[in-house]
Amino acid sequence: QRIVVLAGGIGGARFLRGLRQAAPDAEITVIGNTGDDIHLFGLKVCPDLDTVMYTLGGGIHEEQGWGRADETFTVKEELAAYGVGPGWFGLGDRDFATHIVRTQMISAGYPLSAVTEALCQRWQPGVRLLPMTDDRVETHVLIDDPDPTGDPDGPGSAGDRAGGDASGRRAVHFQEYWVRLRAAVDAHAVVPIGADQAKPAPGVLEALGAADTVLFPPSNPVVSIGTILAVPGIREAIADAGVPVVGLSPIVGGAPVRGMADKMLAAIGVETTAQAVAAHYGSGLLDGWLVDTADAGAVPEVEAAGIRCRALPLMMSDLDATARMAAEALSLAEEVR
Ligand code: GDP
Ligand code: FO1
Ligand code: CA
Repeated sequence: QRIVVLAGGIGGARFLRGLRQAAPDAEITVIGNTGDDIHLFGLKVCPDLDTVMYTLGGGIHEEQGWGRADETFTVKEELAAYGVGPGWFGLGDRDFATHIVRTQMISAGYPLSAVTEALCQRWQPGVRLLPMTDDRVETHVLIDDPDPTGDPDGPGSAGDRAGGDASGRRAVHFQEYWVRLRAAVDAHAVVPIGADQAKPAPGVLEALGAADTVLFPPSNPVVSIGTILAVPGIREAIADAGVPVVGLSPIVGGAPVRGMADKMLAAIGVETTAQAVAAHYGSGLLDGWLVDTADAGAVPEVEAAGIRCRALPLMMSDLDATARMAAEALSLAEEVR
């Protein structure tokens, strides 16, 4: 069968490893989030695409969940010796090669989708990995500006940092919010800049049109799946596909398993619970929803909202546990088909 998965980084990638084991004969297409992408040192970095590619290709740093195994940071140290930052973003030497190849191909005129396919020639992830779009999309997060008049000319002058003004708020790149600020300050809004003008990458709408099943892994509902759904045409193509759409909750016991989904959900006015995330997607999009056994009490509420719901262990502690989650998602898809 043909399965399409909308994926962020770590949550999406680990789930896909389980899905590959649970459905070895399935043709799996992954629509990857590119809103986390950032340009650094003249290079284009695509954290979520790379996390999926490295995880499924066996190159991931397993404990960390992102970046390469056996990584070294000589280039970063040498850049720092020149006073060239940002120092807060850890690009390793092996990882750098990926960004160099990607940027070189993009400069030569290849779209990101073609570049991703070329990179996957090496990693053989066992799935078809498509970026959600070839167009530039960057998620920014609106935070309180601790120092709104931090330049000597005051607010509104040329020296203002991007997004900073007299409102006392400032937009920062998602990576700056998460990696530099460790999501320690509240987010007032999350904006996928460029998404409204972006077109789905070649193959995305075709894959959704040919899908038998669509899965939402336990990825971030706002900055991973939410960003993919913000590309005009993708949400509509999922609804129009007329096939089961089943998701797995990234929220367990009222908190994200890891990451900053709680901060991102608060920014869009959604509670950090498994049932609130289901309601946020809504029965117009979602047919089935899996919650952790810790949230079994939420099952009736989700079902009352018109979404078939089951509770089971949802911790991706190892490959077998993850494969059981994937198998259960596929079996719920058959139930609602
Ligand atoms: P990111 O791009 O690296 O942040 O990864 P994703 O967006 O794909 O997934 C992030 C989400 O995965 C977070 O909200 C976590 O709560 C969730 N997550 C991570 N590990 C697990 C797990 O073992 N079980 C469940 N249910 N969710 C998980
Ligand atoms: N996450 C960190 O917490 N610190 C880092 O220095 C960092 C560097 C980095 C480099 C390449 C890459 O593909 C991912 C990287 N990540 C890093 C992970 C990334 O910031 C986020 O986990 C995801 O974008 C969140 O979705
Ligand atoms: Ca991400």
